[in-house]
Amino acid sequence: MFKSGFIGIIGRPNVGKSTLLNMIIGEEIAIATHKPQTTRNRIMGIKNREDGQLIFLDTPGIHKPVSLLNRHMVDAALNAFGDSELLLMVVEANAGCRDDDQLVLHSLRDVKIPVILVVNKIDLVEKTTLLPLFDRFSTLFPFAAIIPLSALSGAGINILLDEVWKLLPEGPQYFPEDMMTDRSERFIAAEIIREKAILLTRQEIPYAMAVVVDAFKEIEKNNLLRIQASIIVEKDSQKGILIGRKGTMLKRIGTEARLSLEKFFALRVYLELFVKVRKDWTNDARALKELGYGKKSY
Ligand SMILES: Nc1nc2c(ncn2[C@@H]2O[C@H](COP(=O)(O)OP(=O)(O)OP(=O)(O)O)[C@@H](O)[C@H]2O)c(=O)[nH]1
Ligand SMILES: [Mg+2]
Repeated sequence: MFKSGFIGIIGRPNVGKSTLLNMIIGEEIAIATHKPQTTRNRIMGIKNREDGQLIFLDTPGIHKPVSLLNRHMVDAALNAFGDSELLLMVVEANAGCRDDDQLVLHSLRDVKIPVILVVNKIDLVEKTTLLPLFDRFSTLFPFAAIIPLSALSGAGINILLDEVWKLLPEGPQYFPEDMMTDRSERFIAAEIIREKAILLTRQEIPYAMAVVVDAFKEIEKNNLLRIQASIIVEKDSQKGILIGRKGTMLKRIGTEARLSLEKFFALRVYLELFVKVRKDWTNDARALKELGYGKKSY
């Protein structure tokens, strides 16, 4: 029997949703960092197997929105519910049940499709701590299954995939076999640059940045990819920090991003980075839309 369907990966920020998507697909299509609120859009990852096509939707972490950007992120996550046949609610084995987990559970109150609880990061805890946690979450929602795993090491992933397959309906192959994601190479390039910038900056800067790819051109005869991109920030002071003294910070971001881009695209990359200010863009509906955080870009 061939089965297929859409599986929304949901949960509060930083629980490992994007890491899980990457481990399932076997490629780094979604950026993942130790800082919460890394993912800002919905990102599709397609897993083909002989008996099915599992189409996963990574989503931003559900949290209490402060800015318009936050609002977009939470909407993008909630919007994925309606397009899914099955949901994976990801929680952290080492964190118990947090307030934002409760927020996620609250958003599930009218959901009619099955929900699997994925207890991630089991590499960080003693096995004996798992059962009480399963019990706690079972009292809060009627999960179709509870799967402990480590998205980082891959332990338990195959058990999850079999369980997902079991719960999916019979269906066709929706996407061609060689398609891995719905996101463009430009999108992934911008995300890789944003990831490196997040990892190298502190405090509010990671949350104040957007990355736009201005030019993306493969020069085939040289095996070279030319990328021009801008990091957009909210304030002049943030621009100063991102550029750094004598440009050192921007140079570091550029070097790290180039190495990752070269690995992902398997090409030599020539990367040019700029920093621009767009005042208070995280609360400006028009700017958000232009930067890829509008309704159409959930
Ligand atoms: N030890 C351990 N760390 C993990 C595991 N899975 C994810 N992480 C780490 O948890 C952090 C958050 O991972 P992400 O995949 O970015 O989490 P997310 O849920 O997508 O976060 P948002 O996009 O911010 O909502 C990263 O530092 C990951 O390396 C795991 O199984 N074990
Ligand atoms: Mg993520």
